[in-house]
Amino acid sequence: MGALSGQSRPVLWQIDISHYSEKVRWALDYKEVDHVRRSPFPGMHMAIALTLTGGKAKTFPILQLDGRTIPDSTAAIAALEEYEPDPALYPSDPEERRRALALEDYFDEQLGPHARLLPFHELLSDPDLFAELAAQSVPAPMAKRRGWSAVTPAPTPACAGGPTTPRPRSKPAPGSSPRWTGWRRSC
Ligand SMILES: N[C@@H](CCC(=O)N[C@@H](CS)C(=O)NCC(=O)O)C(=O)O
Repeated sequence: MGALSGQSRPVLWQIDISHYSEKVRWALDYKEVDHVRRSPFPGMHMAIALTLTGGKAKTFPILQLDGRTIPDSTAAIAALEEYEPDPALYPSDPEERRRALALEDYFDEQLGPHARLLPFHELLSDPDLFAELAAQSVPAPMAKRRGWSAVTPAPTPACAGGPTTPRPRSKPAPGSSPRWTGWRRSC
């Protein structure tokens, strides 16, 4: 039974809009593993990740499976492959398998953070659309509150893989673009 979950079924602690979470959702669905998905309130995921893993990880997704708590999408999929080998996700040929895992690593580490940053970069110049999308990530009563995203730490910078600065509160002047002053490699 997973810590904090009270569940005997596998539990996926996830962020709805995260492609790392989507990767594990795909694997669970492909293998038809009955499971529970938990999407904590945006901004809470780091504290929950640290609690679930005893301080070892601060990112989502985290998969709780067979009494184990597994942070990192790649490790989660490796564990799922053992837990439910059929249908297999990994090629059986050792060379093809090595190549598949290298590609997984490449897309996770090289392409993924940039692909994640692009939509957030675009959203920064459209605060209304940003607020509309962000409202989908909060409980319904909060989503009805107009402008909640202006006063709530946005879930997105932690997920965007890019900015360490807060997002702008207002639309940038025409011709200007938001300034990114740092990069979060861990995100
Ligand atoms: N290598 C990790 C990356 C996961 C990741 O970066 N998750 C983001 C959300 S999309 C996160 O939790 N970021 C919080 C942080 O870096 O502190 C994986 O494959 O699971």
